[in-house]
Amino acid sequence: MSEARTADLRSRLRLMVITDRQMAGERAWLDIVEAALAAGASAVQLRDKEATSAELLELAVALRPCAERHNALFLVNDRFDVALAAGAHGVHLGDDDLPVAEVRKVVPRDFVIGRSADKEDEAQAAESAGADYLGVGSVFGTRTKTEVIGEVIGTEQLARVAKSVRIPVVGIGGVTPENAGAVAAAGAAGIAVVSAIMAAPDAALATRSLLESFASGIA
Ligand code: TZP
Ligand code: MG
Repeated sequence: MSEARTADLRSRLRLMVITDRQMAGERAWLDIVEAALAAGASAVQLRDKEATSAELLELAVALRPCAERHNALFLVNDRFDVALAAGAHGVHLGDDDLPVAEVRKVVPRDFVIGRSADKEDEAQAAESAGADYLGVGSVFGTRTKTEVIGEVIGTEQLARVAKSVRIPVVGIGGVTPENAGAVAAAGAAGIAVVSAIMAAPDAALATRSLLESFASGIA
């Protein structure tokens, strides 16, 4: 990836809102995302573990104009095929998904690939395989992703992972306006949140608070 594109990606990873339709409850999930992007969130990741392929594509197609209106980076969790079909910018892959190197072989050159990693060796392997950024966590305790409860890595491990690679790192898991500054101080390019925005009574206010806190932690 060129220097210019890396710099652009870094800034667009500052605050990623990850969708959760269940958490949105009665409130329309797309309205919450719209409010967050309008308030300054720089990226949105469509994440829906319950949706069928057809439903996920429908959700992605619905989300795309909203992401475009706000010039936000638009990613789809798990499914690069759905991301491509919906015209998203990229995909976020984890341990259960297709390997980064295999996806890299079949997507356009500028397609963004994110990879979850919480250890230095995993992070370096993902970078070598062609990942553009890493999602690292769970930095703090979270109730959103049940399988990660108990696997809290803390800001010191986040800092070690961030130092071990050249690609940008995003801190995820339990990030709130209270602790986002510590994620920035650990060297992350940004934060990714589910509940801090999707479950907030005021998504725009939550977004501004997260951004302010993150900015206060930048060295
Ligand atoms: N991956 C690691 S932690 C997590 C994901 C998807 C959940 C983050 O949710 P929250 O509500 O921001 O803690
Ligand atoms: Mg996944």
